[in-house]
Amino acid sequence: MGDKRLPATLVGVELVALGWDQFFKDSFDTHHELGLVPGRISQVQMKHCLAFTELGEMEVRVPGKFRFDAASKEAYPVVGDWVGIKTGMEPGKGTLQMVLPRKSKISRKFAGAVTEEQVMGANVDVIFIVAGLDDDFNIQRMERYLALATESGASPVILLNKSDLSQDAQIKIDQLQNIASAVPIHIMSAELNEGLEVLEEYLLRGRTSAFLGSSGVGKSTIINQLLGTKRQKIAPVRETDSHGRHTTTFRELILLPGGGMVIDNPGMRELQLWSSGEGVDEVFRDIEELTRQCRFRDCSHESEPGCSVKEALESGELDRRRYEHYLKLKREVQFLEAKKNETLRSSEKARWGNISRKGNAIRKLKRGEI
Ligand SMILES: Nc1nc2c(ncn2[C@@H]2O[C@H](COP(=O)(O)OP(=O)(O)OP(=O)(O)O)[C@@H](O)[C@H]2O)c(=O)[nH]1
Ligand SMILES: [Mg+2]
Ligand SMILES: [Zn+2]
Repeated sequence: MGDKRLPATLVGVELVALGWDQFFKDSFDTHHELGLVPGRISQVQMKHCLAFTELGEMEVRVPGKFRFDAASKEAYPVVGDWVGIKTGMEPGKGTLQMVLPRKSKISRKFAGAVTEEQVMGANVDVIFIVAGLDDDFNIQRMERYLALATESGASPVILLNKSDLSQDAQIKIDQLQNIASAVPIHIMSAELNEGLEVLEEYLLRGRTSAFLGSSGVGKSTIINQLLGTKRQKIAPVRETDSHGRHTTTFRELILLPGGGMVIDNPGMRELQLWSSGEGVDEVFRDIEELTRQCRFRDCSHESEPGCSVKEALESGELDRRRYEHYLKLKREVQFLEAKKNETLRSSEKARWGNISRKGNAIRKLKRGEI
């Protein structure tokens, strides 16, 4: 499909190669009749987004209503979203009209005191959880990432990078297999371009993968190897503690030459779950099952007789570290739920306050008081 008004540099991409399928087509069809063009968001900036479309990459203005009227930030477009764009003003430019329902979304809680969801990416098929095999490996962090990935609707895959720096890779693989036996684990060295071939099976045409992980683990280095160019900026980690320097500063959907798309993400400083608890329950399913076997249904797993959890801890079948981290994440999710309800109640209260103020004003107006 071509558009004669567009400059030759704007080469369009077939929608199917961008992940378009029946799911999106169905929800778009009614709007398509209104003359909208479907596009996939590749970058989100302050006042506009970039989107891949059949007409080429477009600069899409985001009207104020998406910024201010949106009931929550969830309605604002994010990288990976399918959107409806009104075109025809200027070549290569358009205006956002609608965000299509998402097949999957990667969410976390905004850092800091606010109780708000931050959607980091949408319509992702595979989440590559990247960890460095150097000093910065942390099993608790992996459990947290796994809970987030499980909750997102995308399939998690663990990538252990920097194999060239590690003497004890097998110990870490064993640890990971204990916490996530069903999740594929791959070892690689992006620096030496070794072990990356396995990624091909995930990076198929039309499929989207997102790279998540702490700063400095090598997400952008892996992506550069896949692209065969130095497109993504990379920088060395601090020698003292192997922490990265937050080199990637914005999220971006990138098309790979062999088909498939990847999202490079900035390394996360803090990963707080935005969860209904399903992700945690799934990642710690073994513990959930144990709790169901306790003699008492409301067992606190502390002093009751016939407690399967206590027995498993005593026999060593259940690792105490893992159990304690499970409890911590459960508490975090419960706290979040309580906060969400509190926020909901106060916004309801504010709404009713407004309505009754309005009602009072109307009554006063009728009585001729104002
Ligand atoms: N030794 C070794 N170094 C690597 C490997 N992969 C990446 N690095 C180095 O690790 C540093 C950080 O890599 P990046 O790709 O910038 O890391 P990132 O995960 O994108 O980091 P942020 O963008 O900050 O989130 C760079 O100096 C890379 O050269 C590897 O397999 N082995
Ligand atoms: Mg990076
Ligand atoms: Zn118990």
